[in-house]
Amino acid sequence: MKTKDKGFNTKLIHAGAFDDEFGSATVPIYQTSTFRFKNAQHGADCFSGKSDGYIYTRIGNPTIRAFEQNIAELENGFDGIATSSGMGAVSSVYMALLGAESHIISSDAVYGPARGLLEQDFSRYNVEASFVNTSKVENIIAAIRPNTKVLYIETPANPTMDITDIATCSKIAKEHNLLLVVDNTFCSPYLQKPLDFGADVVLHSITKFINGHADIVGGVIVAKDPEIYKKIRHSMVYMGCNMDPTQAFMVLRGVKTLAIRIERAQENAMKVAEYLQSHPKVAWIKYPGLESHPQFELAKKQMNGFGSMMSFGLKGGYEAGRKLMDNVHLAILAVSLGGVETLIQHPASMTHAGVSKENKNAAGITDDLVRFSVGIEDVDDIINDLKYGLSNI
Ligand code: LCS
Repeated sequence: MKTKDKGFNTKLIHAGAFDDEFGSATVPIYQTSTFRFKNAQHGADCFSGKSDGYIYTRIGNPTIRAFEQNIAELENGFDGIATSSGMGAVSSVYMALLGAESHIISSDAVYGPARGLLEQDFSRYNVEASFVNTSKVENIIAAIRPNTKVLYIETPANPTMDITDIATCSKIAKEHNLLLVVDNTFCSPYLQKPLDFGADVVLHSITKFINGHADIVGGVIVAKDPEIYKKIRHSMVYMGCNMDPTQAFMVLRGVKTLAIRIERAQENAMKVAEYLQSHPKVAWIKYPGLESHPQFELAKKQMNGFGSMMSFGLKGGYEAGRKLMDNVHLAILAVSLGGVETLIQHPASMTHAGVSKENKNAAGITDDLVRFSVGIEDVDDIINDLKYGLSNI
């Protein structure tokens, strides 16, 4: 079904799906590594590009294509590239858009391994990287060098919840001939469409909101321009970080409920944030939906809702944070986020433990910071769980 002119909720269910000879209502799992050519000429045509037939699953597969086309429509992009993980998406983008002696500017609170890959690995190939608080535009402008090729932002950032102005970044990127890449994991296209604000590439860890059920790891990239799309697809295929057909089937199922999951989760999150804001043991809270968030106005401008991620600090600092982890029972003490279940974690000792203390401090990842991903359970149960946990500090 053609869905380009349809609404977002219709796209969630139908975009990318295709009819097969059995009339399957959902896209089946094409669990095959390779595809039979009809004859020698067909094989040659598939390789030369004269035929768009499938060749080999690392290069392309019908189940994976359905998901790639689904997400490309949701993000209003040219086409999608599905990857084995969110880091597969990040590394494919770095590999495609950076070269020897080039420079990238990135959010300082970017997901730990997305920073580590530049600092520890790409640096060995003379790729330079600057990490700045991109929520302040002047930091970006000050970091631009003659060899800067990419501006990479994560908004809201993980786990500081700092928000970066995508439209302003796009303007700066165009003025300086940079490509703007946005990690949209914390929002999903339901809440934010970076390409509509002028970004060139958007990527996701679909492990989070897009799949939404904490049962697979995966990633995806959507590019606006066909040439950039081709470059990134080449990197993904040659590095071999493709999605698997079963992963694609799972995420095609998960994405159908994206809108209703996010609606419920963010309704819960607002109530949880209000509860935490008034709790005497909570030192601070950052949730884009609270007026106390420094970029509340920007959140209203570029997001279609405030999402279900928040971070907060406890007056008792590091030790209080750890105590809370051990005294909640409904919230699962686990990394990852964006699923139907509420998750809690302590970045300083977990996801961002590999980031140096100096870099953590500079990025605002303080020792007292607790990250909370609100699920779709009954909100009273979530709040009672926090109430109990906080009473034990
Ligand atoms: N981008 C963001 C914003 C992320 O939060 C993550 C993973 C990734 C990329 C990488 O995706 P993956 O390869 O794991 O699918 N974030 C995690 C987190 O906050 N806790 O555990 C993983």
